[in-house]
Amino acid sequence: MKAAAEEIERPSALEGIDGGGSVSVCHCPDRHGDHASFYDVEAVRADFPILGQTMHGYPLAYLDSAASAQKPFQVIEAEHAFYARDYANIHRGFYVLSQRATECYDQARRKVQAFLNARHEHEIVFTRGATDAINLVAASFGEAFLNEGDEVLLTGLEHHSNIVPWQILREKKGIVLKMAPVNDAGEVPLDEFIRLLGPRTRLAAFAHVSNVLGTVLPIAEMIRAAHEAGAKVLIDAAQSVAHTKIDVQALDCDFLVFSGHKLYGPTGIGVLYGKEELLDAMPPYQGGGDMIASVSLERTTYAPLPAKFEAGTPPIAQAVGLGAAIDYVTALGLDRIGAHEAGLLAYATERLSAIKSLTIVGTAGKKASVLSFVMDGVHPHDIAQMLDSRGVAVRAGHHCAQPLMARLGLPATVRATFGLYNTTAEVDALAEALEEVEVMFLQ
Ligand code: C6P
Repeated sequence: MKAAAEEIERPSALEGIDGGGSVSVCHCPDRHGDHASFYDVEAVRADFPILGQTMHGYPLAYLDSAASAQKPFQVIEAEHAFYARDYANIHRGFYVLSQRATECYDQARRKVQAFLNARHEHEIVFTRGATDAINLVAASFGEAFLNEGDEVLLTGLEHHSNIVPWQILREKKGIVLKMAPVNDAGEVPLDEFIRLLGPRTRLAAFAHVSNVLGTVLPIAEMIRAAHEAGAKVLIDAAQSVAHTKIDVQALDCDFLVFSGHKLYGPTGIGVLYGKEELLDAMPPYQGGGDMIASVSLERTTYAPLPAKFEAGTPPIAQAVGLGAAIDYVTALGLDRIGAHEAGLLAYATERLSAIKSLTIVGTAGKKASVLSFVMDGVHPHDIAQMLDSRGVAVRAGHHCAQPLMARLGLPATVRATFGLYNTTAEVDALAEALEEVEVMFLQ
């Protein structure tokens, strides 16, 4: 405990940021390579207590932020302080602590609203995560608006979280699922997507960024096309929200989901954004406390938005942590974060391309900071284990996107992903460990 307390007392990289949220920008090369850093990455790393460790005697290179991002002490401290000072259940008490906790929870919602530029605070529903949010839409929107023969259009690169809820609904309601194809580069060609939109398409649901390949989908054009066909649109922003600014009003999407833990926030909390008129028209997803106006054995009436969709005691402290995470990335600036990560991706692509037995999987024209690859004759799991022995943490497997892996003809890939705290030194550690793998397995 003492160590943790000491960690959270360290000065923040974000100190010195003025009230407008700007940060002193450093255009010098970072310490380890020729990649121009868009902020002082070493100072940012000092905010993440977990990153200072060694693994197997090597400095930890955490390259798995797409699975879950690490947490700055500002997030850890926000939750800690909330539990230590302001915690109680919300919407319950006439006493000070419950009122304070309620205000903290409501403030977190307002932060999400501003972060996504949602028109109304009550268009933000807190969920357990992106998966929970998609399940909510499938169950509730599906119940109200989808009937036998209605079509839901997905893409071939979706995460299982944006496939299986729709299959469960298909079992119940006899809807039809379609998947827009993926080309060899890992892109979803817009014309193929548009070709699959038809008079029965009620909803198009697709990722902003592929968790396997990093492909950035042309979501603005896809939303426009889907709307022209009369369909509603759900955006799975699980892999984009930490890397690029999202404006739900400019995009005009009907639903958008993300998880807190990929945005440097806590686990156990996610967000469903939904347009007011749709959320209003949808039935509750779950029943319980806090989502009702009145209950009798004969009849229950429901609370207004967003409470209608937040049955039971919600993730209160996690909402506070998510609010702190939003403050953190906003202060650093999503533009600068995106630019920093783009530099790392370009550098990593160059370094890994030089390894003869290695093939990069996913060569889309527009990519976020995800680098998937395979190596001749070595199973991805073995590569990941070997990397771990050098302190490099990556994910290997099907990445919960089996239809995409089938399309690529691969059972698995190794995946390195870069977050706001990664450095070119860590890319070097990855490349050097892979060169060792090549020597060890292929000679
Ligand atoms: N992808 C990955 O390593 P949850 O588990 O609910 O926080 O997020 C689900 C999810 C939904 N959509 C996309 C595009 C995702 O990438 C994920 C989670 C992690 O790729 C864990 S499988």
